[in-house]
Amino acid sequence: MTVEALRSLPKAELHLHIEGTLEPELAFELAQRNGVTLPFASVEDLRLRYDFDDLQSFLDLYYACMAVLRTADDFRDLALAYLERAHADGVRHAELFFDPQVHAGNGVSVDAVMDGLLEGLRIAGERFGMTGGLILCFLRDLPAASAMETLESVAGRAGDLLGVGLDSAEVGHPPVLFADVFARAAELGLRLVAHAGEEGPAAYVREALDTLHVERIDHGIRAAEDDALVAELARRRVPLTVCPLSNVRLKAVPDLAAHPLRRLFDAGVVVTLNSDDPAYFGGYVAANFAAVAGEGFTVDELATMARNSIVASFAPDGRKAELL
Ligand code: ES4
Ligand code: ZN
Repeated sequence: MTVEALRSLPKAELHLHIEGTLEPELAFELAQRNGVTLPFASVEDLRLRYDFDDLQSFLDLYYACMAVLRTADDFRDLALAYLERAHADGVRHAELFFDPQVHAGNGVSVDAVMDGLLEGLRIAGERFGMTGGLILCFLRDLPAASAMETLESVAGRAGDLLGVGLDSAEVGHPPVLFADVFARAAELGLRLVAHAGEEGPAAYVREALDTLHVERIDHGIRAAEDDALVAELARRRVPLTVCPLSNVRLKAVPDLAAHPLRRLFDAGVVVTLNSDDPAYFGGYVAANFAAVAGEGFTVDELATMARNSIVASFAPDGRKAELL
């Protein structure tokens, strides 16, 4: 199957950190626009550092680059650049993760971040007919009190969010620490997702379901180590937002051939394919589909995963029906 054919499958992107779409060229452009000095000599020098040992080595670079994002216009431009690429890859609906606690650390308000991203989504709606929304992610390596404070700061505009998520360094930061934060988010009418089972154990996937009551699991690949959990994910139809190129680049798996996607798919789990931080991991969503196609998934199987993404999205039912 050609990449063109993979691009043409209508899909939703459900696991995408908007800050992870910051290409080196735009990073340097924004650095200049905002008078921020990046600790890299050039675009080429920055790209040479895209060689990661694990999640933390990536996060260090990712957080450093986020310092160039300062104004609502920056976030609009970032979102639009991503949405244009995603549209070319057949993405019709995109749910964007963002990390307000990092931006707050850079002196940028959550309102500026949300206003800019929402404007980008609005323009992409007009230009490309795309739909989508925002998922505010809490950093699990910061205290739960900081997450709760962040959540309360947006309580008055919860209607501008689809939901909340949980990201950053996983091991040693179990989901249960955020149970009160997620309960409060549910009270505000927000949908719930969490990263679990990326580097952390299968037990974190179960804990995210049982203590945070999330509807989807981001990554979730290490669930494959627990047969009973795999069966439960399939039975309850809990979607996993899998990011194959990310898993290879961050060495969560040794290579694509060893990726548990096949096992999860064959067990009947609702798996979707996503790009995570595409500027850093070597490709946008169609590249993830192409990588998986190279591992022996058939056209029908890839089309099933594209349909899964629409079913698993937080788009209104009418929009889902249009895309299915
Ligand atoms: C992330 Cl790949 C990944 N894992 C956890 N947190 C993240 N934030 C951005 N990318
Ligand atoms: Zn992620």
